[in-house]
Amino acid sequence: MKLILFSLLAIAVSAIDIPEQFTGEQSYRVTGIFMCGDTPAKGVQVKMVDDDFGPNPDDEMDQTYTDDNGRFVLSGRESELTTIDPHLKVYHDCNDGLIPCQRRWKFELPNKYISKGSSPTKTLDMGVWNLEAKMPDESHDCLH
Ligand SMILES: [Ca+2]
Ligand SMILES: [Ca+2]
Repeated sequence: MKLILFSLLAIAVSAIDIPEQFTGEQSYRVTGIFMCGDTPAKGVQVKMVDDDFGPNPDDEMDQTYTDDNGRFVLSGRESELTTIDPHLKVYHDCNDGLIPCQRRWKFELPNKYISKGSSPTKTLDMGVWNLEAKMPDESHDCLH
């Protein structure tokens, strides 16, 4: 009976898709396009960060501004003892009227695009996003 239970447990554990874990130097590349309605959102500040636990400030991995077509490419690296927690932050004024500071969007980026080592071998293509949409957890941010 014990043996059967153990075998069942072993099967159950192996069925769980355990994501690859990383240590040391890791890198990430992400690209995408932001629009404001039907106009490319150019000059929008985007940042890729490693979201650290606790009171640690996020580690910036790369930052840039969208080009004339609203397109951005971020590529960066970070060294951690455990798997990094990549996030994308976007600071924009789409449909923000006279409200001071910028609307902040934040995306959690999937771990499956993390590359081992200092140069990314994969790229997450986020596709096209219309910044007119309202994110449930968006905030206004003045210091970024
Ligand atoms: Ca970090
Ligand atoms: Ca504003």
